[in-house]
Amino acid sequence: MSIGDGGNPPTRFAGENIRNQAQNPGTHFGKVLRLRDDGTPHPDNPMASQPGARPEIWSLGHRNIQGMTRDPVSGRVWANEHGSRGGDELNVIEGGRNYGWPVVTYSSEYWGPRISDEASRPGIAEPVLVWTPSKAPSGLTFYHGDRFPDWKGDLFSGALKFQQVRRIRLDGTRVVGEEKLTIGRRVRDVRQGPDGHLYLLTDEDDGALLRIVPVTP
Ligand SMILES: [Ca+2]
Repeated sequence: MSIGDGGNPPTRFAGENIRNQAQNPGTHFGKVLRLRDDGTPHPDNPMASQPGARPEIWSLGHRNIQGMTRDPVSGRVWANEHGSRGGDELNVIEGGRNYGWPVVTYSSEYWGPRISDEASRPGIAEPVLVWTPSKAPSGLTFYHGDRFPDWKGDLFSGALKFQQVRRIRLDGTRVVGEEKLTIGRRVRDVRQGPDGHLYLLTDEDDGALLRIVPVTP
């Protein structure tokens, strides 16, 4: 599971901008956690025996993950997260890694200035994909159904802005193509149904559940 960084300036925690907590292993802010099904931390977690660190932490340096999914074929866990202004990210989540927020980021403050002078740094996980301007990523899923043979193995990322779903074609952990599927509404979540169709949830007005079907049956 993921937990956000706690908010934007001027929100403070322990005497500083709360977003800095994403780099503090002593709190859950801005982290991915790995738990067992009884809610306890997995004993093999990377910081389980580190004094002062929360044993639940799997990875750190995240701003606001809105979609996370596991590729049923490779077993890799992928997540997309909101930057502030620009710098939304798609990442492969690996245990013990630091994903940078807020010290290494492509993002800017909503009022303009860069959040950090550093967009990348050795030892900090580089995003697989950066969205600037922000598309406000939401739900995330792999498609492995039979209804859309061309989409097999592709990653689908919802967007709250631009009223789209992005179809992301991958070669391993490398992005080799991105297609914008225009939906015309804010997309909150995207999933593959047991029938092999793609399903979307929108979040305007009363919200709607949309089923995406092939043009040719
Ligand atoms: Ca990052």
